[in-house]
Amino acid sequence: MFTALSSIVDLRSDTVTKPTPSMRRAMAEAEVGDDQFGEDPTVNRLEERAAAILGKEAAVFVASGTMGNLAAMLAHCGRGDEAILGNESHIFWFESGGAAALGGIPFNLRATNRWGQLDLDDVKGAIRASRPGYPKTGVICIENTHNRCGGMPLSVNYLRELRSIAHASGVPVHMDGARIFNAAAALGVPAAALAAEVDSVQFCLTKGLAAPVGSLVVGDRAFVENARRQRKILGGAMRQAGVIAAAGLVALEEMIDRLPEDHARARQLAEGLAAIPGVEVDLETLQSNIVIFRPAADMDATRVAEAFAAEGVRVSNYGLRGLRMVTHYQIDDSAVERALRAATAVLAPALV
Ligand code: TLP
Repeated sequence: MFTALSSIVDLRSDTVTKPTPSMRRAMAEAEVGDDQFGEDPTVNRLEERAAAILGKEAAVFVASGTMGNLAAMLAHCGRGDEAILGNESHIFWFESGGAAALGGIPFNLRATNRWGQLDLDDVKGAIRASRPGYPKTGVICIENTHNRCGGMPLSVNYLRELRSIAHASGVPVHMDGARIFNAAAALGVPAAALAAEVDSVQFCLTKGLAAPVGSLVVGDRAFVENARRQRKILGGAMRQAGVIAAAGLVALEEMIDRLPEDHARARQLAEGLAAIPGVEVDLETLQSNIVIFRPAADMDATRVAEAFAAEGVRVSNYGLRGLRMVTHYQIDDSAVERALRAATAVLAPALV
């Protein structure tokens, strides 16, 4: 059956969000200059604003979350230094092994629990000091919220304990905070309280905040200057980038406070899915805008995603973890209703 594009409920990701009308206006009117001379006033304002919101000294605007994580890892590590990170992390799964490919940074992968955490004793044991035969631990990376763990936020207390273990060995902590504002909203704390417990953060303007392009890497001044240099090495230094930074400023101004709406709709979706016989959803780890669910054991995830698409609802296939739905500002109450109707038709056809 043909489904008109505009009527499709797109739950594949919050990355599918389109810029809001006020973002488009700000982009059209943006004051710009050559950012590689430090002369783009809009980029400068975005970087200052990002640093202020996260309570850090400085920030650098990068093209994507992937570039932000990579620039940060390159800034923290020398060639041959290893990164401790979770076996379910985005950096490991979805960033093309960039840190290893371009930075000579091997991954020391550790198990991730259901809550998106690395075990603290395990991390402590995994940190390696410089000794000729060992790669030296250059950075510990964590993810907040944790994408593949159903958008679980990592708490201030957990981050504080991790930091004290890392810093006792002189190792910095980098947070892939692509969705740090979702984490802050879910935990009811300012994003700066989460950022305070780590040395650097990458956060995305393009997820729940709905801007069309860009991420920021924040940290202390010396670190950010180094990350800026890594951005240049990666070919990511820009010129009149104020045109896109303008949308980012609107995103920080107008889109953070509405994230709890996405969380409430994700819960509605999750509870609706959990009520369908045979469907598994971890309602305890569901605290933000990501819903991961498993269909009945005899259903193939690829077929399930196709069947949803035939009903006009797009979902992501997350392989062994199941399927994923992500709420965002283009998902309203009627979209949730449609998604749940489709879910019943696809996952429990006998009930329709
Ligand atoms: N995640 C995307 C896909 O790549 C899976 C999504 O749809 O969720 N860190 C985290 C935790 C992310 O979820 C993502 C994007 C990134 C980094 C990378 O951001 P971009 O796509 O801007 O490079």
